[in-house]
Amino acid sequence: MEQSGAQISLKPKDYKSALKPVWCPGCGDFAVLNAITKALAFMELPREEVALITGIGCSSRIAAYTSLYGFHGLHGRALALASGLKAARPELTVLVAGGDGDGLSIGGNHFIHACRRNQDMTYIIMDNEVYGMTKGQASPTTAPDWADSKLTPQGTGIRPFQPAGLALTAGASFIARGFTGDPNGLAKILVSAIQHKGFSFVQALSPCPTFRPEQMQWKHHVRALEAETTSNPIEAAQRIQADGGMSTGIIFQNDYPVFRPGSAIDSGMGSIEREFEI
Ligand SMILES: Cc1ncc(C[n+]2csc(CCOP(=O)(O)OP(=O)(O)O)c2C)c(N)n1
Ligand code: SF4
Repeated sequence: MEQSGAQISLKPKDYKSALKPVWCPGCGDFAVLNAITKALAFMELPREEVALITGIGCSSRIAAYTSLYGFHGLHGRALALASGLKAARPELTVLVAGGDGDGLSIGGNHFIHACRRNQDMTYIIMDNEVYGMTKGQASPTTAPDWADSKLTPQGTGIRPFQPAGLALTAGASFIARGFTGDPNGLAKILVSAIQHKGFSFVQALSPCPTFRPEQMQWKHHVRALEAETTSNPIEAAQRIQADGGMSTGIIFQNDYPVFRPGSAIDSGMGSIEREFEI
């Protein structure tokens, strides 16, 4: 039988499952899987002490491709599941991942409240500005004039969300952007995100070559953030507004109070639970 993960040094491949990803060739999500496994191996985190919770979508399949405990849950509900898990098992390292549709459309309400609740977990949105799994509809990060979907032949005409800006105003205490064309850079960001105490949001620019083939050009547009990480939300907001959404690095980090159940108020849940004990 295999030894406990705490006793042995694990390599990135040890954090992968035996399942072969069904992602299309060239999908950015492969690089996110590699970055997560590299980050965990670098941090020498035992597999049984990490959980990966996902929603539904191509990107959300990632839970099954790791050897971590995980939950491939309901569309848009990954953060709700993860919040419950972290409340019940605060000692676990909780990772949450999914697409821009999963996290910003159907899961948008959970996203903003997870940011402001500031539980200690890391949330990765694999942003391809499209619903990949359901064959290419516009998402909340799609440009208003993208007209390649039959559902929106003239574009949506709707201004997209800026995920980093949304996370900032909602109260996230760590905000970063990475790119799948630079998996080592993304892995480094993930190490910092996991080490950060509080809600860490990482937007991973992850091209969908099948429905957004033009995203294969992102590699020519992505560049490193020019400024150092700031703890000042006003400065961070200005940078996010000015950078065009293509700069990578840790944008914002602050030590906002971390939510722990029971840390703020006595909810009285303990006595209610005892009433139901058999
Ligand atoms: C409640 C519910 N509504 C709609 C769907 C259909 N659905 C599955 S995945 C998806 C969107 C996936 O897009 P995204 O989250 O951006 O991930 P990607 O596939 O691009 O990685 C939708 C609308 C669903 N499974 N469940
Ligand atoms: S449809 Fe797009 S997001 Fe889905 S696996 Fe294929 S390339 Fe990746």
